[in-house]
Amino acid sequence: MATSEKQARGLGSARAGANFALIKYWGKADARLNVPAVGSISITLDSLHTETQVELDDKLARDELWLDGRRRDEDLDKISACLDLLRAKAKTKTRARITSRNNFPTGAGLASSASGYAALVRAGEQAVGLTLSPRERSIVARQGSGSAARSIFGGFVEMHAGTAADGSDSFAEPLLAAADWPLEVVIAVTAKGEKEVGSRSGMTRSATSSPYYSAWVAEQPADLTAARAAIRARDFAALAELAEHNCLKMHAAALAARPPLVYWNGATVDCLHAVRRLRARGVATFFTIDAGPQLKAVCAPGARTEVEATLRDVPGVLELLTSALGPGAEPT
Ligand code: 2P0
Repeated sequence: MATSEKQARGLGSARAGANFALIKYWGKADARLNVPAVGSISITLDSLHTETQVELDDKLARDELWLDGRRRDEDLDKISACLDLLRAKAKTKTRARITSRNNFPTGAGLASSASGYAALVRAGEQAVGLTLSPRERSIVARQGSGSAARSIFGGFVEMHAGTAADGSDSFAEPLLAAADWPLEVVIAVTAKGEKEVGSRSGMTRSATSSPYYSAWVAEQPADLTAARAAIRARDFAALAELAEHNCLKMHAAALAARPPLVYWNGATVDCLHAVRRLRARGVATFFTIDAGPQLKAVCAPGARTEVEATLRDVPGVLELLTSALGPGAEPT
């Protein structure tokens, strides 16, 4: 069906790629508007994505969410709040049936909320008959989930924390297209199932109880400046050193929270050492780890096969996922 015809019937559908940060988002400046305390820089993935349909229905008293074939009433409040932002702009109150599928495990530190809310905003926008600018999409997606603001765009993306009280300058924008530096990623899945402490409560706990949290926030502008320069120069060695440092600094702040946030298992740490050994012998790869036990190895063009062969043999690695860098959220 053509986009305009879909829109006329209150239908929207979109696909968005997952992303993960090389310079991390960890902590909020404003919980209500979901404004991050720090900027971040990420890469959007091609082969891990969410596909979402939004269908307005006058007969519904409340929104209805189906995720991976299952009713998810527990997630509905956040999803409805995000759709409400679009409904307010479109001056409609009609409720919607939302059907969403991830082609990768949900809630295990693989950024399903990023691709999920980016796809929701893109599909929802179409369903309510709006045409937003990319920046407006990013601002709405941020209010669903901070990392989702980045999945609106493809390739290398920077999220600005912003300073405005209303969050109007807290949005992501593209830094470099995927084709301009075609890195690849290998994700070592070391545990399946949803993580014990979600990012949102992990961030709050870090901010309120970790003695390292203020140092983490204070250092972020320097890491962002250096990473921006490394990406623009396509300097893999510089980006590798910086991304590992930034990741470990985020985890140091989380580890020092009370109670502690230990997102790693033994296999995560073994993969981290394996990636460092590979780089020491000249293979262009580096690791990053988010709020979960999976290790993400970023690979320069040509390095992926060797990284895969090494990580496959690490005991405790259940599965490898691979991806190129991909596009931003698009209607389907
Ligand atoms: C990131 N993470 O930059 C960081 C690094 C996890 C570790 O963004 O509360 O799901 O919805 O804004 O975006 C995960 O946090 O948090 C995340 P909310 P989100 O990718």
